[in-house]
Amino acid sequence: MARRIEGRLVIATHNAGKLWEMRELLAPYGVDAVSAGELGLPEPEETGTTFAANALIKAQAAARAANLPAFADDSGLCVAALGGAPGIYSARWAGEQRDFAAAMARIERELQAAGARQPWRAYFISALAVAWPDGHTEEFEGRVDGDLVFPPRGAKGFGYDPIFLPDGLAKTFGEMMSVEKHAIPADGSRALSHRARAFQALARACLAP
Ligand code: ITT
Repeated sequence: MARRIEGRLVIATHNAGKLWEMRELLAPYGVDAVSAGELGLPEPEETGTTFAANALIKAQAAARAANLPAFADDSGLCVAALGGAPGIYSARWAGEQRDFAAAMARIERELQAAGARQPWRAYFISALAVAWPDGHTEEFEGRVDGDLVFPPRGAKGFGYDPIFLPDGLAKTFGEMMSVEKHAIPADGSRALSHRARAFQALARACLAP
């Protein structure tokens, strides 16, 4: 039996785009969510070698520091022809300045240098972790597959959204309203984005009435 999320919850991210999505995902459940930034929590070093390990590091650090349950996401874009890069280094490819135009240009450059044939397949992955101050944890994962398109399309979303065209759709994540990207369908069918898919599993286990 998974443990239920009750009372106040820290959203352990320092990424404004993610925070927005995580707040929107939690909103229907009436969770009293406060961000790591609002609490002035430090950003832990992401020393894990997997998405799940890094999500746990972030959730556990925030749960300990705030003495509250904490919810973290570790996510990234994995490009098949680049052996899964940037993967867990997705944020780091954008450098200290968080320059995602440069990170997207690097992906295109490396695909061309590798002589990779199109379509350029890729997936986004999101590992979600919830940690409680007593050490209990819950973990969930979601993924969405698609093609990469250049030049980048659309100015909505964040990070690598403008180059990611999810399978079966004509718009990149950068061209979608946030609700299209991560809405949780009321009829129980599968959500679109990696983060929303992971959240569906989390909600079923830890939030459902
Ligand atoms: P926190 O660790 O504070 O949560 P971060 O930006 O460092 O923020 P990650 O280490 O998980 O987060 O890095 C994931 C990067 O992958 C993130 O910075 C985005 O650029 C990219 N990414 C993840 N989900 C994405 C999405 O839905 N759309 C576009 N890019 C995404």
